[in-house]
Amino acid sequence: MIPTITAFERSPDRGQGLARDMRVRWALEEAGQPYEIRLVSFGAMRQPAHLALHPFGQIPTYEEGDLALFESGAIVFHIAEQHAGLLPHDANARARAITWMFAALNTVEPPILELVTVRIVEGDKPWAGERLPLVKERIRHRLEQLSARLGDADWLDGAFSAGDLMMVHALLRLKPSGMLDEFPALAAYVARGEARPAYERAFDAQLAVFDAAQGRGT
Ligand SMILES: N[C@@H](CCC(=O)N[C@@H](CS)C(=O)NCC(=O)O)C(=O)O
Repeated sequence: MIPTITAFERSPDRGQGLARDMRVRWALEEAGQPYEIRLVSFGAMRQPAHLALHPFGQIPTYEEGDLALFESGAIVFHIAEQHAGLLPHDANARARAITWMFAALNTVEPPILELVTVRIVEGDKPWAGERLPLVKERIRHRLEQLSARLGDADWLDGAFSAGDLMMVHALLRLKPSGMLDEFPALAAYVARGEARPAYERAFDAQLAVFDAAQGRGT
């Protein structure tokens, strides 16, 4: 059964691939699985039909027969469990790869998201100027630790896994800030992720959606 995932009708990042449907597209491409996309507007995301799929009114969602999932981490994990290519067979290596998925989502991504909050959502607040350096320090601390663990390896634990997929995508959000370049090993790690053919296919597919919306003027 071909799954259907939801994505923004018009991505706020203008096709930079930062929206979380990108993770799901990437995972499906790594697994060599076809998928369909249902585009949703911000209005439609607040409607009961979408809220029945995603209680928080967000994207991505994943529908496959009777199964409906939300949360990019859970979706990527499901894909990785169903298909070869994203999680090692060895039980311990598999558990470690899953640990990296959680680390990406729970430990590395939260301070990175704070940067978006302080810059964009709270950018006009009187405290934003004081808060920004604190947030950046927290990010740097995490990046130092991550970089130390990665060392000169290509991937976090042996072969590329869903843990790397989630980590690379979480780190990508830092690219425009230039902070990633302070950590050359991590910048190279992200570049390796972006160079994967599966990443490129997923990126092109989400960019095509944005370009088409631009063309329509929607
Ligand atoms: N933890 C969720 C976060 C989902 C999320 O924040 N989605 C964003 C797009 S990347 C969204 O739908 N934003 C619109 C909104 O929250 O109204 C996941 O990983 O799937």
